[in-house]
Amino acid sequence: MSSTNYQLHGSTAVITLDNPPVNGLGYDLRCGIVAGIDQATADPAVKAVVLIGSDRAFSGGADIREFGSPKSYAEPNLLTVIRIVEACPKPVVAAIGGVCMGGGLELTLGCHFRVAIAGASIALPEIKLGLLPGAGGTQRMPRIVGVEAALNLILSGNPVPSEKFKGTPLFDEFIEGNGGDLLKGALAFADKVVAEKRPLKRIRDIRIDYPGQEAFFQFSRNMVKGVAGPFPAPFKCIDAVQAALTKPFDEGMKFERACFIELMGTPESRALRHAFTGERAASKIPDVPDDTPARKIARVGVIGAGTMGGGITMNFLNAGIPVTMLEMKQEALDKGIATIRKNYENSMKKGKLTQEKLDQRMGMLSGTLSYDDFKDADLIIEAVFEEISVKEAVFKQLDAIAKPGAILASNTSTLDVNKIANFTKRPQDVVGMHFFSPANVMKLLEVVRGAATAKDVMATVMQVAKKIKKTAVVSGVCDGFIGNRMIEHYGRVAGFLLEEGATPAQVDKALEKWGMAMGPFRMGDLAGNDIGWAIRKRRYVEKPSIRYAKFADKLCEQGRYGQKTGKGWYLYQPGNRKAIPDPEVDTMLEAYRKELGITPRKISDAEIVQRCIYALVNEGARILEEGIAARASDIDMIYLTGYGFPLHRGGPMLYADEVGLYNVARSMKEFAATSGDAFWEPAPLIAKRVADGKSLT
Ligand code: T1G
Repeated sequence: MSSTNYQLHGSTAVITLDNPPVNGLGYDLRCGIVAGIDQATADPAVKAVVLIGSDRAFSGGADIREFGSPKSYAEPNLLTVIRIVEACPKPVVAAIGGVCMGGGLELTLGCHFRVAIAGASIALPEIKLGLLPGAGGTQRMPRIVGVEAALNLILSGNPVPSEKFKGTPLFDEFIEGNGGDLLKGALAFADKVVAEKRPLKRIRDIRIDYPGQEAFFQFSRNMVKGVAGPFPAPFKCIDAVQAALTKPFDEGMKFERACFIELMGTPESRALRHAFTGERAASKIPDVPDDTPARKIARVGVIGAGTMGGGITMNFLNAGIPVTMLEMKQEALDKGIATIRKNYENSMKKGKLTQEKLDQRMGMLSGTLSYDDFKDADLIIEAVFEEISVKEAVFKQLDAIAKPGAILASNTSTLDVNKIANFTKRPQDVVGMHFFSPANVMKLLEVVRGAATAKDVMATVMQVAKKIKKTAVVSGVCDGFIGNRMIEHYGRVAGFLLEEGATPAQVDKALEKWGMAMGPFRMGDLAGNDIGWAIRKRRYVEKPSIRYAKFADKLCEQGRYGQKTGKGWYLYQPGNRKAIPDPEVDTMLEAYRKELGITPRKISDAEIVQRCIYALVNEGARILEEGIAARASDIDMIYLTGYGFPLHRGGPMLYADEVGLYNVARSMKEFAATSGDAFWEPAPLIAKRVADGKSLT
């Protein structure tokens, strides 16, 4: 059971927080702190108390694993713990090292004194969860570091090194001597406090004044208006900090509590908390223990120096891992390397990269025309043409030259990884690593696990993903894996909406207004409509039962591939990505509807959003019940980090829960009845969850 350790050092009681990995302030730990304070108070031999954490963390704040469970509110809740600490008749010193954030930092503000070592990370990150500091942070922080510094910390949510607060009233002492030994320094400080009979400092008693506060807070509200987007938390943070100035402490605390509870109940905060826990959950593979030893990845090989190969290469160079990049022709290789250098030079011009870093990264990049140069590579990723025969040739060559234990990865976006693995004699070393373009920018990495892929290969790839700062989500093998399999139906439904009367611009605008980064038709023009066309032609043969609107094919037959051909669903001026609605497309659409005998009807934005987003939900539920995805939040992480799904809606699966799965299922049945498309029958998983009164996430 996690809790605290209580130990006497002379006349000082040391209460060590002990709830790995980051001393999340869960119920047991909260009880342990109160018990320690009570024990210290009752013991006449104890003259002072030190609260300390581990090297890694004083505390990472409220225990996110308890979020939403009754335990997170159970008394003693964090407010009660802090009140008990603050009311302690003996001096309580917080010894701050490592991570000290959220409720952890608020706990230190309830202590009478605080000492810190360099390199500790101080933050009030609640805003990133759609919340505000709910254990007194909005009331105590302004009293101890001043209104502006407190508001900056609360609105940014970003960690600040403890050195920045050196010499401010936040820390009564900065432990540098004693070799930075925090406990020793804290004990020496506690002895000093006792010896000097220092009065106990309670931050709640500090009166703050801020002349012209009205204007300052109005300015702050205007500033956040431009960046808050759909999130209410920034405005509540400002209101709560302003209350620290305009209300007595206890009333300010009540106001903060009311704001916190209100934010906890918002869909936006639920979405952010879902994304936070979902990102961490995605890194866990149910049947691969966390301690599975990973293979060493010291050298990487990338096949293909085009857009994808170059972007993939940059991820590893940025993480300090040397890469050998292979192409078939010197000209293509030179172009690929030059493009990488250009990219880094642009970053340098923007002040995001130093010349030294640029040289260091380019120094880790070598080019080759020969597979033989991959013989020392620990991980080889191919990003060649999306054609199974090309993959076959590549993997047969890799099988012949790669060293035993090398991981062979395909960047395929839809092809069968099991088939690819079976081109080699080492299917256990083959895995899919599906990057999203631009590969050095997009956070998502779909890790496609073949039937034979070894567990340590999966553990290794997940570890590599973290090192190259990707959000890795494991997918099983199916056509399109998770993201593209779902987007296929989203695009299919969008095509039918055009047949029924909508225009490309109306569909795109409706979805972009709802929050999608880019509507399906603008996205098609960006990626290239010929890519979708090739996939549909394959599907017409492989899955003739799936119905598609044929208008997209007509567009492609006229070479309207999108930005790369100057026109697609929209028109594009040379060198300009701005999508201009094209009357020619509207005329083509009208003729096409006539051909089909369809009388166009007015379609509402709401129907456009429902049909496109519920298409993602229904296919996502099928992916879940087939075990292609391990959990609903994995599917949401894919859409949040790879497909421009709005963060404040938490992903298609969470969104379905927000709407109410019962309502979503009813709409699906209506679509099934009106369209006659079997796709719209609610997935069995949805039907079951609705019958059981359960949600998807
Ligand atoms: N509670 C419990 N576990 C936590 C945790 C937390 N607060 N934060 C992280 N973990 C786990 C995480 O799940 C992972 O577990 C491991 O720690 C390492 O995390 C009232 C209500 C602390 C800077 O928002 O920012 O306080 O997967 O991989 O890169 O006002 O985690 O290993 O089993 O991220 O070293 C406010 C969120 C809560 C902090 C560490 N606190 N966490 O980063 O490791 S709200 C936060 C982080 C609050 C009060 C309100 C980071 C980190 P596992 P990691 P890291």
